[in-house]
Amino acid sequence: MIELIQFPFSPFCLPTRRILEFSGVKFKLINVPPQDRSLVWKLTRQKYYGVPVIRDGSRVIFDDTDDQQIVAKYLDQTLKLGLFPAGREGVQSILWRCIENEIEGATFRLNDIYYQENLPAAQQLQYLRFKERKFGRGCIAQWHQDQKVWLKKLEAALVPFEQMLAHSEFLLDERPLFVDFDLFGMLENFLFSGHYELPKSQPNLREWHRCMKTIRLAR
Ligand SMILES: N[C@@H](CCC(=O)N[C@@H](CS)C(=O)NCC(=O)O)C(=O)O
Repeated sequence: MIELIQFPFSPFCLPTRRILEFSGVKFKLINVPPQDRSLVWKLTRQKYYGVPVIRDGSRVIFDDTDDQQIVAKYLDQTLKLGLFPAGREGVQSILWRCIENEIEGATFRLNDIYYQENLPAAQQLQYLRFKERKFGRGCIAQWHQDQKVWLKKLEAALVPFEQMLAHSEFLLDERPLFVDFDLFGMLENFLFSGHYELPKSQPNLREWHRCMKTIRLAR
């Protein structure tokens, strides 16, 4: 059975999880603490410490690039999902760069503000240290102070997606492609703490999000 090694609020694992659910395949979730990647390190034979990682029998798949979507493309090919049609490759790759930089930059900060609610007490110190080592001392406190600014930035960054969804049921087509799952995952990361909702000014995005939560592949 396919295994997804992840942590529940990871913006990069949430799209993978939804793709697996969408496919209808049986899979197992294996959660690791965000700040302890020893299992990932072991599975990848000391090649990678990020998540998501997929274990499929003897194969271990991970994406050690910034923009190649190795994990999603593996699932797409293995499970025949049609998420990467050749005719949409260019536009999808432009979109996923925007989703994974601009959108993710706002969503993970807005979620990390609530790290004490998202993690057991025993993991909080290491999580805070891990964030501060990357983004500087006091980063999470600063994001909390700037929460309204980050919310505005996120809403502005989502405007083009709202515009796209006014004209089709999914971002690029009448069926979901990879970028739908990618954006969905980032928004699930934003919503994870339960402190936020999607902007009321973006009704098409809200409707699309409701649909993306449960959509299954029609075989
Ligand atoms: N290109 C990778 C990026 C994955 C990624 O950035 N994952 C984050 C967690 S959301 C991570 O594990 N980063 C390394 C770290 O946190 O030390 C993918 O799409 O799978």
